[in-house]
Amino acid sequence: MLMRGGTSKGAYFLAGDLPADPAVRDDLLLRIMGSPDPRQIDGIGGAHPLTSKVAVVSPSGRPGIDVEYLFLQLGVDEPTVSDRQNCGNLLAGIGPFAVERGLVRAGEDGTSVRIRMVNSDNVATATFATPGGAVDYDGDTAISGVPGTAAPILLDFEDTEGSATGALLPTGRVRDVIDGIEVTCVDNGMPVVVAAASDLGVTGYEPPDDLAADDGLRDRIQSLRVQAGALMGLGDVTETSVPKTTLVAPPRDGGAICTRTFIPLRVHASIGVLGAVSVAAAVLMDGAVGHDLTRRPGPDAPMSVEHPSGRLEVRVELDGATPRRSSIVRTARKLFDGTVFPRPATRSTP
Ligand code: NQM
Repeated sequence: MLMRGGTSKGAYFLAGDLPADPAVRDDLLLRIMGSPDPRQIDGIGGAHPLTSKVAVVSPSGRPGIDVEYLFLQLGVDEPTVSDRQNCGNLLAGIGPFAVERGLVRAGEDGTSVRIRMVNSDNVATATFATPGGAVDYDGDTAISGVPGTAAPILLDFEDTEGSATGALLPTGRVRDVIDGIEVTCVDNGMPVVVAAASDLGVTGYEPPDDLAADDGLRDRIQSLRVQAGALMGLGDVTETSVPKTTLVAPPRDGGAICTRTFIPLRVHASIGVLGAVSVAAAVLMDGAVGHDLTRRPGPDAPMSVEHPSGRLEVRVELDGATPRRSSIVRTARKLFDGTVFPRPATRSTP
């Protein structure tokens, strides 16, 4: 099933419909998406990392969990398949997909699905409308980066700190200096390197295309994230999709902080869900890069994260300085359900 999940789009599969061997599965998925090819012309990928995504879903045998969700990020012009990051946007489609495929029985009005995010071994609860026991995708909720409105899907995250690295501050410090630039390395669901846009010679308000055209900036971001990755215990991240880098600037549209995010080098059209949850947790911390740039109407107000196509509101519940729960509202839509015909596997020439 092809679905829009939040501001991303991906192919959703039942795990049982895919090869069990990860190498065989990944080869099939690359051919389905049309990678490697900058246009993904021979597959169903959308020629951008945000539309070259796969969700693999299976029933869960764990107590209190309904379904298991494995996220796979496929490269566009590289033949890569990575399970090293989560995707909170595709997550928005998991509950509806589980109902559509009969993995979860819908309630008469609404349904809550407990989802284990296999990539990070975290649990999220998705709550959405199911009038008469069927998913209703229509509604009045608008999210920045998606035209029109759809039914709201509430996503609640638990214990996301250290999702990929084991610690909220994986370097053990609230600030590090890399290449002479102060950064905060954070992992509250997504490993992210937070830096002040002004320290990289940009305002942080540029449109994504302007940032994407700046080769010098791209090289500096790569140097920052590669060194940060090693400090965060992620090893050599030269070719991997995490950590992301978020440049922060003072808000200018009524939000709490303004962001421009690199995933890991392409510029995000908005910001990832768990990326935003991580950045929000970072800038709430005393001493973190961005803390002094943050404007928040009150301690209980949601963290409104400005990004290139609008704002994303994140609620972060703190236990002291440690985030315990976060929640966010997304929408999702079933776009297409059917049979995909992958490009044939290339036969090795004798
Ligand atoms: O941070 C893009 C997206 C994402 C990931 C990325 C995401 C998240 O917008 O939870 O959703 O950071 O590569 O889908």
